[in-house]
Amino acid sequence: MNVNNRILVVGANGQIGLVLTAALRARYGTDQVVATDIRPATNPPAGPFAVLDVLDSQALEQLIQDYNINQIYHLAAILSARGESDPRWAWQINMEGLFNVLEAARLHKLKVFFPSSIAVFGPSTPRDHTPQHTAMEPTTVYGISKVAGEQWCQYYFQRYGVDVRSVRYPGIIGYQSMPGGGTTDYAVEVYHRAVKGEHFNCFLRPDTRLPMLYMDDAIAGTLALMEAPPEQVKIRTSYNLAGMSFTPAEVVAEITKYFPDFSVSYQPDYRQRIADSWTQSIDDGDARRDWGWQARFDLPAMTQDMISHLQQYYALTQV
Ligand code: AKB
Repeated sequence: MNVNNRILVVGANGQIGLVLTAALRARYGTDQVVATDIRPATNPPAGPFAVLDVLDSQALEQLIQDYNINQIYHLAAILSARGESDPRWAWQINMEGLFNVLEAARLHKLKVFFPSSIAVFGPSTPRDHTPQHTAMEPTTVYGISKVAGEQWCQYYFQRYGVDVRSVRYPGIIGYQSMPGGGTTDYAVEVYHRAVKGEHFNCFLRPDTRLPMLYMDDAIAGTLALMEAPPEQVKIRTSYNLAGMSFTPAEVVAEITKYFPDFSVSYQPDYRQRIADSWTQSIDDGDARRDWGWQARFDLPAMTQDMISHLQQYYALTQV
């Protein structure tokens, strides 16, 4: 392995993990990036892979030694909606997993990426243009674990000098992978249903506005933060990131420009309460100033790109 970037991705088969692992391999070389997850992928991409339960600190330690790892992207987590079905289990995975990674980083002087989320915000947070530094009183166990996680990241940086960097992802939308267990997941499914010509039943109300980000921007921003010179990384909890904000009705209106017969119904469930507790739009001025963050995709550009990729995908899978 090349000495500069020897990367371990924890949670590599998840929605972001799959795309980020591919991007890291394209950038640094396939063999430089070791993908890990609790179980193997159905169609595993080429490159090193190991099964890893993030709660198993010894297995993590062994992989770091075996591959001489110097960076970890720690993506394994239980998201907002799934976490509510078993809060203590979600807390254990999210917090113990992070501790194992931070401890390994302290011992081996590793650089770490930790994904936080807009789920750190709660009903007491200003809902529009939510500032970087603001009230964070989340109502989900996922949100609580991300607030605590951000603080622990900053603690390890301040106390032990661990170079840990983080962004607060909004809902992430991409054609490459499917999300699971989140409140913003509807915004991926809606595109799949439209392209397949199927009816879409939305689990949120049509007027529920949430911050969202296209996958390509999320990956570009993550890599930009991780490659920024350390003196530019002034926030060691987690950076706000913004792309776009929209409601289910707005994304459906955009999709209907391509599929005029797209049929949609709304049946809000327990995820509505989670969405209602989050903010609607994000102020990402600090990320822009400190390390040059800038999203490229708005709702129309994302819709065009999603539809064209998904049309190609479903055309190929029908052959
Ligand atoms: C979720 O909906 O739980 C995630 C998130 C916003 O972190 N997509």
